[in-house]
Amino acid sequence: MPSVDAKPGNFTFDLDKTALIVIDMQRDFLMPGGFGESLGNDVSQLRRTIEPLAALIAAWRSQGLPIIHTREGHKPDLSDCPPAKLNRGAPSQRIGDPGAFGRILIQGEYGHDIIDELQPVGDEVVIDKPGKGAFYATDLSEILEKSGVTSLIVTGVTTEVCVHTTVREANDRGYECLVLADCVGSYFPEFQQVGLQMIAAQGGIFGWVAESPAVISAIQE
Ligand code: TIU
Repeated sequence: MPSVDAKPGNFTFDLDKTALIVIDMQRDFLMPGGFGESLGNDVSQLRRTIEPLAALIAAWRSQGLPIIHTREGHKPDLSDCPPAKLNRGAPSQRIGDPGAFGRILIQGEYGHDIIDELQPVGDEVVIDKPGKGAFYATDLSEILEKSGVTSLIVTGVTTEVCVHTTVREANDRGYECLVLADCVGSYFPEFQQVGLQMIAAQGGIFGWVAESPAVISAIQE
């Protein structure tokens, strides 16, 4: 079985029971002028994940292993967006407002979709989620159970928001999670650092942390 040098110790996984999850690599979060930037954020902090993630996805795909992409967003009528989420944060542009890439975080809009570099291919699953976590109000649990997946390699943005929420949800559901430091990004460098420490602390309270080249070598051995 592949084994990866990780914190707090080696992460060993069965290729038949492991999925790569790519969280919210959407134009609205990553492109200048999008929703993320309207919240006052520096998108370059997220964009450094694109290159390592593209290499990891290519390697994972070449082994025929499952990839699950997620997108955070809402129906055009906003019926799945609680007022607390809509009204909070005072961004210059709110969810559903017209933005540089269509209505912000609305399903079907250009900005809601995944960046060109990391577009899903073939039968890769795309989970549309209204919350930060990928399990809440989605069929992710059923999809994983049906395919016998018990371990997740977790990537995407942002580290302390949608990645953390998903890892915490997965942890409570019994999944082993390996988070890849170079393939997750936060708008805030200090949150990136502490967010990763919080996962692996206390003997791996939520999971493991490693770097993507270690996973690429492990699956190619
Ligand atoms: N704002 C922020 O850091 N993140 C989000 O709103 N969503 C995700 O993390 N995907």
